[in-house]
Amino acid sequence: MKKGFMRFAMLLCALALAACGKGGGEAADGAITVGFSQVGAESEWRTANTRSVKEALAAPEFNLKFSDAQQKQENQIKALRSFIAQGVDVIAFSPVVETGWETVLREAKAAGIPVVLTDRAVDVADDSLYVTLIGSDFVEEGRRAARWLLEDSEGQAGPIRIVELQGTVGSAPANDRMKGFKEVIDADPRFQIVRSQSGDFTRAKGKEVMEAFLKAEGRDGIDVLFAHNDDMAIGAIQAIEEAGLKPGEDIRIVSIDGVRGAFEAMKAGKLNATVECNPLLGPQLAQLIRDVHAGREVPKRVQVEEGVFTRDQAEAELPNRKY
Ligand code: GZL
Repeated sequence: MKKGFMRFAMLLCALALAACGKGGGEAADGAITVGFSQVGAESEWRTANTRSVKEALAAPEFNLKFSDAQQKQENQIKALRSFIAQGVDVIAFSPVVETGWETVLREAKAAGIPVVLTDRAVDVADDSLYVTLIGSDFVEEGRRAARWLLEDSEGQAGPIRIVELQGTVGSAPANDRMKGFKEVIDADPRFQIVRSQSGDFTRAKGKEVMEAFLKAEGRDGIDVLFAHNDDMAIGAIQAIEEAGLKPGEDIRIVSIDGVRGAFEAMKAGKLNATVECNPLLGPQLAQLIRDVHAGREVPKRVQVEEGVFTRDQAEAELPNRKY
């Protein structure tokens, strides 16, 4: 009898401790409980973004409940519903795709829980369903990739045949980077996008789709690769080399994110340019959560500053990279 009681008491203690589980040290009394749903761990960018968010929300003033959705919307919706059921103070998440959020966001609103979007946007008719979005301007990132290509193609005759590795289908970065890139290159008839397909932001899929592009277009059928992120570009570089071609020379490559792997590829001459997309949003996100929780006014859209880096800058810039 006594043993059974002891076991039950230990179970209760373990459950109590687990309920305080957070992404860091111990939460202070009166801490802001934050439910954070992350897209997944699909790329170097995402890993750096998760590290930045967890570090910023490890402060004792926060009690972080972190969930990884493995790039599935249904997992994010489940996580948001769990946060609502737990009565968290604030929900923050990076929506894996733009659509399909109205119902669960209305449930959060009905529960009086403010929602902060980070990194990616949602496509909802009623923008009162979220308080603010902090993230990059993906349309501008697409424009910057195309402007680099125009500059780098100065004096070259057409046709300049481009293959495009798109990000996750339906995601804001994929939709907007494609839009911005096309907006700029469509003004110059030399450029033609001959193939465009999703590599889901991963190295493995990027390599697989690039192999298919090379097979379909032939060794001499592709002049440029535009990849929506560096991980897919790095996967494609492997495919290009395995086809006996020189990435960065036979096929010029421009991608987006500016992760360390991209700088290493540029230093090796295999990638021509990367458009920076800053994942280090943690400190700004923490401040937004403090302000939202305190009922202070916050801007509906918070941008992050970022640049463009080319092959010749890679060696000097590498030591400065923070992700
Ligand atoms: C962009 C982010 C994208 C990155 C990818 O802010 O949502 O998702 O470009 C990541 O590397 O997978």
